[in-house]
Amino acid sequence: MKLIIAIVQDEDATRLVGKLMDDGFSVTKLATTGGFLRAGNTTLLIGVDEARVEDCMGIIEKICKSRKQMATAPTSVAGVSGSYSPYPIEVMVGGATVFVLNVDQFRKL
Ligand code: 2BA
Repeated sequence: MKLIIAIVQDEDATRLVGKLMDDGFSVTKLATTGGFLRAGNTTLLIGVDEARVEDCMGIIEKICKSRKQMATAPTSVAGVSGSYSPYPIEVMVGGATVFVLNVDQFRKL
């Protein structure tokens, strides 16, 4: 079994979860925050049999779109991090950032 961790944009999350569920995947949806933009995104945990990993990836790829986003980037001023540049920058966010992990054990207790 594999665990797919997919970080996606909030705008794509509802449609993606719906499609995954329709296709028989089990999904857990977490509200998360990106470290760079410090804006909300959505992380999905999807436990799948190895044979279905590519099906799942195909659905994620089809639904999750890349978008340009304007953001005030965090800067480091005089060695102090956590402040923000006054100038907005354009970054390309998503489709999806996906990790695929091996699962040692899967139990429902
Ligand atoms: P954020 O960390 O908020 O990053 C949002 C977008 O900002 C990134 O989109 C990227 O285009 C840009 N970006 C990030 N760090 C940057 C930097 N140091 N300099 C310039 N631009 C930067 P994505 O790469 O599509 O990432 C979307 C979200 O996926 C990230 O939100 C983060 O929550 C997650 N993510 C991406 N790579 C990750 C990783 N290696 N480990 C854990 N989470 C990751």
